[in-house]
Amino acid sequence: MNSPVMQGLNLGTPAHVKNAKLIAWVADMVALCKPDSVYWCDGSDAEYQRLCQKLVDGGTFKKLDPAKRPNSFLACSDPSDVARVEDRTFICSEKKDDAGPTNNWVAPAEMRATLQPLFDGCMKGRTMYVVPFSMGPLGSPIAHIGIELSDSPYVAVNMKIMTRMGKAVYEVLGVDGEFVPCLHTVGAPLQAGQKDVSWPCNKTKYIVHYPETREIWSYGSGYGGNALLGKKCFALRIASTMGRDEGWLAEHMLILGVTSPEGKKYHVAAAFPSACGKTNFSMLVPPAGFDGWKVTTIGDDIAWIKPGTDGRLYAINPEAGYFGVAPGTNMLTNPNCLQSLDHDVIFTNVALTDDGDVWWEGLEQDAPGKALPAHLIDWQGKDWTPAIAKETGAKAAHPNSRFTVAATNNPALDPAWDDPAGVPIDAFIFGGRRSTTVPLVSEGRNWVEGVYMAATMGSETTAAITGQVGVVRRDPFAMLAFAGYNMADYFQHWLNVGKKLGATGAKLPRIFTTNWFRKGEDGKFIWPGYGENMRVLKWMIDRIEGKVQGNDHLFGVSPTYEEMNWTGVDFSREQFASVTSMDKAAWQKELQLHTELFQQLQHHLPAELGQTKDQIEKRLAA
Ligand code: SAT
Ligand code: MN
Repeated sequence: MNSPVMQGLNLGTPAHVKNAKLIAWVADMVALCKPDSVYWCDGSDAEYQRLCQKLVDGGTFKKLDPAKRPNSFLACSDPSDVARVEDRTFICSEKKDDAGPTNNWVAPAEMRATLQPLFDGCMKGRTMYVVPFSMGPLGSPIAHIGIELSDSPYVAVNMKIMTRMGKAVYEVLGVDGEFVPCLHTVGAPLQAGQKDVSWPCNKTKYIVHYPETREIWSYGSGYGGNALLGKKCFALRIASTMGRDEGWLAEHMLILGVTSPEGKKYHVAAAFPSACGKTNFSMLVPPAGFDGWKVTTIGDDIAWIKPGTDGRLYAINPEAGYFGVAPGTNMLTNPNCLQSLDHDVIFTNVALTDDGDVWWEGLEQDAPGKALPAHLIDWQGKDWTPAIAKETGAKAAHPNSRFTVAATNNPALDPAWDDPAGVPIDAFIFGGRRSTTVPLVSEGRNWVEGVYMAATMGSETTAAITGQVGVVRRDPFAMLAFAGYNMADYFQHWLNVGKKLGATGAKLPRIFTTNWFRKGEDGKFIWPGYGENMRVLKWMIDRIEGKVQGNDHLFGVSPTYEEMNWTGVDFSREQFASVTSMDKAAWQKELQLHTELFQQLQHHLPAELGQTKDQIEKRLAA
């Protein structure tokens, strides 16, 4: 056996690492990947600074002007490695049926045979970083530990921001604690003397999950959810299967707190597809007409939700930072976010200004007449000027360019964001991106109808995934790319959770669906969105409090014009009608698409969902 010791490589396992399974796994992976050295991350600030400096020296990072953007860096990726690769993402359960028709499936043995030669020697010439992290507050009963082995120092520093990363994890892990092994390589071994590139990656990519053994193997990409394995791979795909087995939910949801002027606090968890404004909604600033209302952020992307002993659902944010979309972020769309980005940020694929700061499309739109910068270096290292942009349409920042920043930078951070007990959820929101058909907001009349709404959600695709942008696809629960098991079983799991909680007599969270993205005939968004979404949030709270009746229609209950607070905004009855209207012909087509989805998922589809569709069809025909 080609053991690390036989290769003459000392693993250098620190004395505080006592977990036998971990030590053996690292030894095995070192033998397989053959890195030049192994580095055990301790998560300290000094280490973070050292690794950032190493990234600067290697050309991956550019240090930004320390006066304008203290302790911040810009990384620009290879142009071929800019987003999640869904067609290269695999759920390798023993049975194909357990992955279901919406996931790419390969039998585990076959996938292991494919990956073995790819991983063999994949870290040659590089350092393997051992990155210990906790998803959720360290030591909390709802948290879970992962260990990522990666040959990317970019991954190590991002994981420091995005998770609770460091030495303390080993104390929680002890000698025999459980962890999710996450192996990651950029897939670019270096021959002796070969000079590295600033963003190593490989054309061949595999993002592989083995749900039964709770393992993640990622090959060939250094970007976002492909490489920061605590995020979509662990906290959604692996965790959703844990949740199915253990009776809880791992969801693609932001979590926010909303406090009324009287001091009453509500908690909302909201699912939107990637790059549809989850970060903005989670940091919402209430507009004019909402004096005394306050919105606070618990999380911006992922929620782990568990039933409490009181029959309510409690949510935690398993992450510790935000990996958010930069373009479009400005003082009008998301002032809290922009302020979060003042210092200690890693930017990826935004543009560099001539004075050592960053820029992205939309940053100029917070003040009327604010000029575009005269010159920039775009995310691909090319000159950019407004004239070039006008002529070629070239974007200075990639549409999926991102910032990585600690939650603690957020001025709107909820005091309970780190509470191991989580926050009790009053309402779920499921929001698609649809230019037509789906109303601004609608409430399910009961849990099953709410689950139906979430299950049949459609959305126009965004730049967060590679492939065509703007195509409508069904994205159930905004989990199409993230459910680690059969989608129809996932629907059943949601129905089961509702049934079980309902039986305790506790009040179930209300379920709403929203669509901020209806467009007018001029092709422009009708609803102003951003902070104005508070108006919809307030109507939801009024529903919870039983203060408004709404308007019953074929797809749930929507507000009347009078039930909404319009103070401080000019939004006419006609405009409201155009974002809430239900077009009969459009809905006939929409229901055909629901039918297609249900046919695809037919094998395990819960009967309740088919029955709910029948009722909607009846209402439509009436
Ligand atoms: O998966 S990423 O973390 O790269 C971003 C997203 O799709 O939400
Ligand atoms: Mn996301």
